[in-house]
Amino acid sequence: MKTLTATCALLLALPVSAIAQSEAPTPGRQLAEVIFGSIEDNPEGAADMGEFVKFGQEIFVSMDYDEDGSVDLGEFTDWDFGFNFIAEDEAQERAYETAQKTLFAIWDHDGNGEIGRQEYHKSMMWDFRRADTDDNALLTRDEFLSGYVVNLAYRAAITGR
Ligand SMILES: [Ca+2]
Ligand SMILES: [Ca+2]
Ligand SMILES: [Ca+2]
Ligand SMILES: [Ca+2]
Repeated sequence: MKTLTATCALLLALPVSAIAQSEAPTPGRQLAEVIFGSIEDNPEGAADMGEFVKFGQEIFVSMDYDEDGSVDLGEFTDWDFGFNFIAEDEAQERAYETAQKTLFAIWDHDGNGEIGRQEYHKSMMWDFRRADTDDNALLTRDEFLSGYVVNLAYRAAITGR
């Protein structure tokens, strides 16, 4: 299982109790906050499109295991932010797997079974704009948590709601 190293390190740095014992925020939300921290290191700051796309490109490179410039479903589902561990804890692996496949299908615009660089780049821009609800070209932590499609899809799947 490959995981973005920086995110993984950040996640491991969190005390287990903070993930396991808190009632609200949920583990999924906490993970999403850690992910936002890897895009924007200023806790009061917001991510612009450049920061967001750079974050996405790093993930793309780390997902593309055979380095052929596109991500197939196997590469896509092997890679994980850490939502998979939460899904296991919550016994929602099946729902999580479905969410991964759904997201893959959304990003694979031409439906050829691979997410190419262009498709991915376009998706990152669309997903940014969709999450940027006040349309100011900046993604705040709140906008990211409540509007970024990856957070929405995976958190809904792992909580079963
Ligand atoms: Ca920023
Ligand atoms: Ca590949
Ligand atoms: Ca494609
Ligand atoms: Ca905004």
